Amino acid sequence: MEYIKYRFFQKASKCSKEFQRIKENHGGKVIAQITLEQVLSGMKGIPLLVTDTSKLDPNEGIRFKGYTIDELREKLPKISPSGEPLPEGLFYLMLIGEIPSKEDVLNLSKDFATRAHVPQHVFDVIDALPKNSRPMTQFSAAILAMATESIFQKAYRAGVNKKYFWDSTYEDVMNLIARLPHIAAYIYRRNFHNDEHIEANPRLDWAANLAHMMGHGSEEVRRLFRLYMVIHADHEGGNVSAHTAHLVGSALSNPYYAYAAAMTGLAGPLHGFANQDVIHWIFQMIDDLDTDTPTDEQMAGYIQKTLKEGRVIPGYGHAVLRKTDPRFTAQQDFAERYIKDSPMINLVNQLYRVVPPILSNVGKIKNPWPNVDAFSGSLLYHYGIKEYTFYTVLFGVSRALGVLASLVNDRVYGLPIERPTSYPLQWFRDLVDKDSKEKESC
Ligand code: NMX
Ligand code: MLT
Repeated sequence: MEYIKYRFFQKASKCSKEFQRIKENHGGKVIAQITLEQVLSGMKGIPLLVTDTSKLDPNEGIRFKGYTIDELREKLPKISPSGEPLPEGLFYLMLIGEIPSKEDVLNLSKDFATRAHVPQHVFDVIDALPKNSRPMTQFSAAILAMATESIFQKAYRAGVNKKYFWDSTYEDVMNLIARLPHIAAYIYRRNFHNDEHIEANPRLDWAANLAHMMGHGSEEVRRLFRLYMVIHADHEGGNVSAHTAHLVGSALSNPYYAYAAAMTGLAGPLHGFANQDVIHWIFQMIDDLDTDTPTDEQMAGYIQKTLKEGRVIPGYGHAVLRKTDPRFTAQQDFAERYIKDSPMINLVNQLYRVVPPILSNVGKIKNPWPNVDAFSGSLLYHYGIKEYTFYTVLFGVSRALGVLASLVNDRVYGLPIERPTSYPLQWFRDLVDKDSKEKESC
């Protein structure tokens, strides 16, 4: 697989030269004005990060190296022509910037299979945690435990020149991605199938192997997992998981640390935990309304009740998007193509009709439309993966592809440690009303 690494370095080192040229020759250029509003509402919209893997447009959604999700579904190599694209192909695209051939992708699948061995102590760490600890706690702990394997860490300790940091980072990234399906499936089988584990099948592709080891290896689930792993892989650099991996990686922490930190961010309810919250909230609604086929009016009442309780409607809204997330639409299209009738999917589609007008009327919510998490759980649930507390782990496995491809890029570019400036509240108050008598002491 050395040729993929070689091609990546060829491409990335050209970009690295561009990076250095821009930095040296144009460092003084002013690129944005920052308002206080932006700073006080989560740094939204401030161009602060260099991320090459994907770019998010508020109205159009995500593009991976310029390709929309629909284009990826058409152009990336598949196992069978009518199936879904292989996520290995997206990883190649994010690393190298070109749509790979089917042969490239199958080679990448094989490479992952040869790197997939997880050391026993990682399973021991998982087993040491109580079974009622959240799957994301087990997942993040397992990744951290696997940092013993970091080649980057050893190279750094051995004093390797910083211009070669990318090389050992690349090896760590490949090993880490290769091992994630095994770790995720282990947690799933441990928690929900009496610790009865299933051996990997090295002839399967990365996503299909995950489905297989979880015990849901039908062709339909494999197809769903391939799509799932593609659409969750990346969402430009500013989302919590991607930004965390980048920030932690900027301290030259090894890729296991950087990715484990990203996973603890993904585990938050405003980020990837929302995919399990959606199903949990739907079950609460069914309980509350005492029917699993509510009318639109009943549903609206439950949504209003949730809002009155000061809670969010999970799966709706977004920090950047201002339209329906194309990842939602891709899953809806998948359901229309392959699933005839599913009570959970019907409820999710009904919510799509009922929720947006209500959220629009609230006034302050910038995006009343559904995001990726509004649909994903209903597909998994339909195919028998009903243990929804596990769903964020699947999001996490996929997100590795984007954030770890970016981490190797960061190392080729030699990005510096990230260190913004902070000020006490007093400083911000003095900026806007230095002499005001109305100021509360704080
Ligand atoms: N339900 C109720 N209130 C909402 C929602 C929602 N779905 N979305 C935004 N708001 C509120 C938000 O809490 C804020 O209220 P306040 O001023 O009282 O703090 C106000 O509307 C303005 O928020 P926005 O600027 O529209 O959104 P923001 O960028 O702050 O947050 C999310 C974005 C995604 C965190 C937010 O829309 C949300 O909490 N959604 C529900 C959770 C969710 O689905 N998260 C998954 C996101 C995708 N992912 O996988 O990461
Ligand atoms: C993501 O996929 O990371 C989420 O949609 C959140 C985001 O982009 O901020």
